[in-house]
Amino acid sequence: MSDRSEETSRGPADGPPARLVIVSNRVPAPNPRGAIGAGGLAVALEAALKAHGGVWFGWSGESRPAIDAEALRQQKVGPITFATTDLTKRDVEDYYLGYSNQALWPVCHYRLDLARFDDRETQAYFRVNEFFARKLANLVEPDDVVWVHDYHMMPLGAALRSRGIGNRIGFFLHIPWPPHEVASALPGYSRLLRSMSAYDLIGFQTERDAEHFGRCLVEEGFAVNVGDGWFESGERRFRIAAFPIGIDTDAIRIAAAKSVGQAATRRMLASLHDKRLVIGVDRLDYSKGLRERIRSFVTYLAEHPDARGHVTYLQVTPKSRSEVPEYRRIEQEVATQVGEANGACGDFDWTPIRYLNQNIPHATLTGLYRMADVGLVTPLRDGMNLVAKEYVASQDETDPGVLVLSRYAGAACELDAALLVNPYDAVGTAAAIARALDMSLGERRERWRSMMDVLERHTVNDWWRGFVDTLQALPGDSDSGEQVGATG
Ligand code: GDG
Repeated sequence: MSDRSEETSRGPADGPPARLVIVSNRVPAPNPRGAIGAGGLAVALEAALKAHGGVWFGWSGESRPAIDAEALRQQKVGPITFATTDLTKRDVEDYYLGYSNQALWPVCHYRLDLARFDDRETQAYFRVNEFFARKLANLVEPDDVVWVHDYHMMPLGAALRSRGIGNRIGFFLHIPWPPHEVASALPGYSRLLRSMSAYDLIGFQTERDAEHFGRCLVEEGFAVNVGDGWFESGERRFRIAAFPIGIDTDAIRIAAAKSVGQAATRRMLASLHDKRLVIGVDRLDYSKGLRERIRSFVTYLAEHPDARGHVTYLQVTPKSRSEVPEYRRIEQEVATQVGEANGACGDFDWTPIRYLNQNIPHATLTGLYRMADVGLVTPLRDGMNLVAKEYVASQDETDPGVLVLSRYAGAACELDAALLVNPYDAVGTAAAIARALDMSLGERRERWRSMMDVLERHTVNDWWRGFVDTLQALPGDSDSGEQVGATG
């Protein structure tokens, strides 16, 4: 695959930037007072739209029994027009909770054992993408650049093409893409893959994901790899490349330094009574490796009795997708595991694992990152993992903490100065926690500087600009490519 850094020239698209139309499954409620404050994806897309101006199109998050096929809610706040539609309850169940989160999400995270195969849900996924395309086609103007995000919306480009939309259309996948042997188990796999050649540019978090995807297309006979990230499918030519997502490094650094004096951070510090702090922050999701991580921490305590009473592990885990049975199950399992660990290892005056099953303000989070000696980021599989990057950006450069990072997070490709671990290996991860807590100041500073250089060189703004500039600079006009219609 080609390197994104060569691709940021504007080429033939020089001149006034085209209007940007960003499409994502969920569009946050417009907030006239400023930041959206939701998860990583929303914050990144908001950064792009604030700087560039444009439209943010997608689902409002609301559902009702029936929807007017033409209705679209539009609200302009500053440079951003929020354009949203509701969905029917049934579509939310089948398209969102069903195919997106119980087929695509587990398969893309290499969890075939958790994938649900339900033909009605597969059909709903393509049908809802057609529904979105119908509404979006009325909104798109001839010179707009359309940028579609994430696994809920993969066939949208093809659905737009079949409505005659010839604009530049790009797609970015925030989660991993597995090898063909795993991906090919997806229900509707051929139809999904074939629809992807409707895009002009397809972006992934890592070179590895981009390579897997390119090989899937070739193995299924849907495209020919003509080199340097270019693929051909019939008359169409499109590009596949890696665009690792970044964070707003400066904003996080400043927020973390500021939060040190704030009440929540001071309360936390006082409650620690000089104990060392290990932190984990993740949505409650089986891909994040929470059960394995708790096992690793318990192994660490078992192998280092001297650490008992002196190290506290804080796990912040907001609830997520609680309507999906597997998520309810892991919520119970993690709570039980934490209770058992505290019961078995704790003492009258020491709770080894503090567990918050709730959302806390992001500014508070940066303060907690900063006071933690170790950031424990050990997903079993993750597209990127922004928490790893936020932990590094929040550190005090004179006395930084150590990042213990799963080799299966996309972030490991860039943050190779972290202590990289196999999250399934409790003994190895426990050894990395011990090493992190014992590391000399000199080594901590060296490792932190090396990771911070990466985060300063490549921020969230570089990420979206890199993608949009590459998309705009692609040679030639797109055709309306009937051969890639999502219904094909
Ligand atoms: C997907 C991909 C990819 C977490 N707890 C709280 C809170 N957070 C924030 C974190 C971070 C974001 O949520 C989580 O981002 P991640 O990247 O770690 O994970 P996913 O949600 O799975 O994101 C992932 C990402 O998309 C972007 O492309 O990196 O691989 O799975 O920003 O700080 N924020 C607040 N309270 C919390 O309790 N306010």
